[in-house]
Amino acid sequence: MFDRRGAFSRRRFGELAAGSILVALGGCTYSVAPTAEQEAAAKSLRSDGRVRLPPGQSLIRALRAMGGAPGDPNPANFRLKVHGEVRKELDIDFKELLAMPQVDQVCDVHCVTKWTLFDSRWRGVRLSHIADLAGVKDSARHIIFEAAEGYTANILLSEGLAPNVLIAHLHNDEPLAEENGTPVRSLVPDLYFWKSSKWLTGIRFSKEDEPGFWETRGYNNHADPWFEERYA
Ligand SMILES: Nc1nc2c(c(=O)[nH]1)N[C@H]1C(S)=C(S)[C@@H](COP(=O)(O)O)O[C@H]1N2
Ligand SMILES: [Mo]
Repeated sequence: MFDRRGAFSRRRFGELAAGSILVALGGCTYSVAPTAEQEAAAKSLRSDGRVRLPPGQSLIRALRAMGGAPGDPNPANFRLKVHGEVRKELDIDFKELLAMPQVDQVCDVHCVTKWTLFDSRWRGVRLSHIADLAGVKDSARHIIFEAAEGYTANILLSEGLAPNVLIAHLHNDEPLAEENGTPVRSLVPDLYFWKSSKWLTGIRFSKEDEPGFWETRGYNNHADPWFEERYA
């Protein structure tokens, strides 16, 4: 492979070809068949009675990087603005986020492109904790995640306050990889993964619903994997 890369090195498309070989190899590691244990787990029921692997999904072994316009990865520059229908606006820096009660959570995540990752490990702060600190008004019905480069995603307030919804900064005990949203992303495990905004910059509580980046581009407004709410 290195010979091949060397031979093509004077030509841009050659380098691109070498790059795609690496990507292809990476793809192979992801598509390794699930273990027998995982196959069995897929058919088991969750504590809420739903089957563990939502319909139409297949298991992968490691978190994939699905792209998007990245934000500033430097935790020193991180600010999370909590605003909208709140009694007290917050401007949380990285140290303050780490000083809040931390939750370690193992959960499954489901991408609309039909992969599911079982048992992914996250650490972060419950969104419900931040909502309490800000004093969310009764008028709020929706949460809008705001992220780098204008990315947004909308969820129902009632679903955002679920105990498994986190403002996460560690994945598998490591800081989020840059392509997975470092330093901080939202994590909404029971909705398709596009609702889990990488490079998070704000949490806005809103009276009105406000379809976000993907929701205005043909994706479903709600995104429940068990009802295959994939597209509008
Ligand atoms: N800021 C931001 N967050 C984002 C996106 C994005 O483009 N920008 N893409 C979403 C989509 S479509 C998916 S599937 C997941 C992918 O997360 P991952 O790259 O960590 O797997 O991030 C979501 N969060
Ligand atoms: Mo996605």
